[in-house]
Amino acid sequence: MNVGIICYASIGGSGVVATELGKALAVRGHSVHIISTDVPFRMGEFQAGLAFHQVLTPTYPLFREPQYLLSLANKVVQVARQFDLDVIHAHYAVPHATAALLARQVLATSGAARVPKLVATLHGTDITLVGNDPSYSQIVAYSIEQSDAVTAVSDSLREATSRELGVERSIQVIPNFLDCSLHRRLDLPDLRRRFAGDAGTKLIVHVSNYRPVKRIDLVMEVFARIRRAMPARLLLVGDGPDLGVAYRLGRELGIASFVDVLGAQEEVVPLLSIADLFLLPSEQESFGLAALEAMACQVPVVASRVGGLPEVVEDGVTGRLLPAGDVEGMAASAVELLSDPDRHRAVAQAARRRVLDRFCADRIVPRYEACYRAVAGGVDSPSIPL
Ligand code: GMT
Repeated sequence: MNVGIICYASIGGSGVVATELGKALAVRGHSVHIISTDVPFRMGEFQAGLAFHQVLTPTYPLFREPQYLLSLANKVVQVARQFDLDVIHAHYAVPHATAALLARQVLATSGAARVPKLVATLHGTDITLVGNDPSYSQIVAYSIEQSDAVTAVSDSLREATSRELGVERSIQVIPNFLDCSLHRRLDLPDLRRRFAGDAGTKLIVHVSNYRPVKRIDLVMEVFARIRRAMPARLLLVGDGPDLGVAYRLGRELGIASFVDVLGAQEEVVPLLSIADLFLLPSEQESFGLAALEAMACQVPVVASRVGGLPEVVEDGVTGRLLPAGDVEGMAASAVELLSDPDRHRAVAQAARRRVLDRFCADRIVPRYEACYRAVAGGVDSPSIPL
């Protein structure tokens, strides 16, 4: 099939999933066209069957606001005409599904030979943090209702979409996935030594885009408590507006010298491969792709029991889930796990097994293909069980 994928290129789970899906679909013989403002950071090198189309939004002194919705819709029309797209897959309801609907309208009224079907995938921020804002909610709900098929990355997000936006249509849950052959623990003793120093020091990792929802303050508070109980160091991977909070709390809590701030990194697998524990105390997380990546590398996760995280992390089996904000509970769970090598090993192995059982590309990508085939054939998308 000819598939257009619209996604955000910036560092964030939705762009990663959209790009990995595009790459996997191209390997499976589809012709894939990624439409975004920049080359998505996980796109990698040239791959047959995969093309990138840049959305340029020119500025003009008269417009104080950038017209991204219009330039995106315009690009979708051009790509759909040029490459005879069967399906447009919009990752994010706002404004990607909306732009795709507008593009479809343009194609339909201009007598295009083919008007592509629209599949929208909801990732979370587009619903629980932005989409339900009264300034956007009517258009977000409309865009979801008017798409030919809608998927959500977790059951929790599917429910939140119906509840918070009053959307009544069916939404299929297709969880996020990884290339499990690439996301696996590597044996990197030298790298580990560089960050941990001696063998007795535990390495705690946090990877995110440092938005307020990630609660970096809690990452630091939990780490400070772990550090009081045992030798440990914290690796902070990624960048974003709240990274400054980490610096400030590092100083205030007296732990700055035990924290390595690595900034944005393209390659997270080597860093996860040297980690003993992954911390994700987010306030909200529709899925928690970063936790899944950690689990694939045999890193137990201590996280908050919010949103879709319980669908990823099995409490007591692949990590621990605590109420949001429970700093003491998260620290105690982390210390308990890190102090018991047998238990730690069992949880690390269970984490990898859970990823292999449920979240590898070869399990999930066919579900998107089935969804595309169903909408292209004009039938309701079949729900393929996990
Ligand atoms: O929160 C992020 O890291 C970015 C964000 C995004 O919109 O790209 O992530 C959302 O989508 C990811 C991929 O589906 C999910 O794994 C994240 O849980 C979700 N973030 C939130 O719900 C806060």
